[in-house]
Amino acid sequence: MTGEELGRVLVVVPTYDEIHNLEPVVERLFAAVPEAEVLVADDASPDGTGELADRMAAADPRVHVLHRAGKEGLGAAYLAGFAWAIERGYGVVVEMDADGSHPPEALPQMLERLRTSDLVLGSRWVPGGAVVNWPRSREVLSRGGNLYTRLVLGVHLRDVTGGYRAFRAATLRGLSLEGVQSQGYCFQVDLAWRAVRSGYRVAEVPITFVERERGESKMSQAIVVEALWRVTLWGVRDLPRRLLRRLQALAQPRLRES
Ligand SMILES: Nc1nc2c(ncn2[C@@H]2O[C@H](COP(=O)(O)OP(=O)(O)OP(=O)(O)O)[C@@H](O)[C@H]2O)c(=O)[nH]1
Ligand SMILES: [Mg+2]
Repeated sequence: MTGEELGRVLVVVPTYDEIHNLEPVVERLFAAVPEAEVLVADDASPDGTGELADRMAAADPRVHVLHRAGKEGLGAAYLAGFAWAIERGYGVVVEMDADGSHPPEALPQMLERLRTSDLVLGSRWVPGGAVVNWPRSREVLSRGGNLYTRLVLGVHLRDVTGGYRAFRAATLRGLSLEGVQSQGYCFQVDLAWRAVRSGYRVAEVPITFVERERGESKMSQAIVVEALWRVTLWGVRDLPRRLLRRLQALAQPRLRES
């Protein structure tokens, strides 16, 4: 095999009331990548998802559970999962929703791509990517949000809001995650943007995202509003740095000529 060795793979699956979704998604994951391990990061789901995860862990040593005290949001659950993975020496950490939206069957291709990059995004908005079962309004929101983020932050990625990703553990260690406060979509933008700014190689692999069939969505207006104001704030703060880079790029050919 070519490329760099990756080490053990941990898939972090944050859950809040996913009792009907968790088992099928984990089964699909092990069918796709049998050597992977799973960490279910459950925020004391009232529907018993945490207890289900415990039973799955008792039956299969590849399954681990992180019980958290209460609902603190996706970002906090992921940060706790990342710390758990880093402490235990995993080489790769994957973000994957429990609701089946993120096809585990795409993971082998994402891991292959990670051999020559530092972060791989499962992307709906590159050629070959797709979304199934979304109303037009969700598609417009996602495409619009990504376009806005690209313009405001100057990031050349098509899907920075998506939540299906594979990180090298070394990338996570290099991102100074203590400073991350954002949640929801914004959490995903925050991490991708940190990775780009830190000079990591960020690649996109097309995925077919399938909207959840069962369980309740935790997507809310507050999540969209948070993403909008944070991205705008980051973009404004970063403007001097980007302008400087532009000026340097403009000056460069002239310097070479002289
Ligand atoms: N631990 C934890 N997991 C959460 C929390 N909120 C959402 N999740 C999980 O994060 C994943 C994504 O949440 P979803 O509700 O599917 O959000 P979404 O994908 O943006 O929205 P939909 O398109 O409606 O599915 C799922 O696995 C949820 O169970 C939370 O507060 N804590
Ligand atoms: Mg979902």
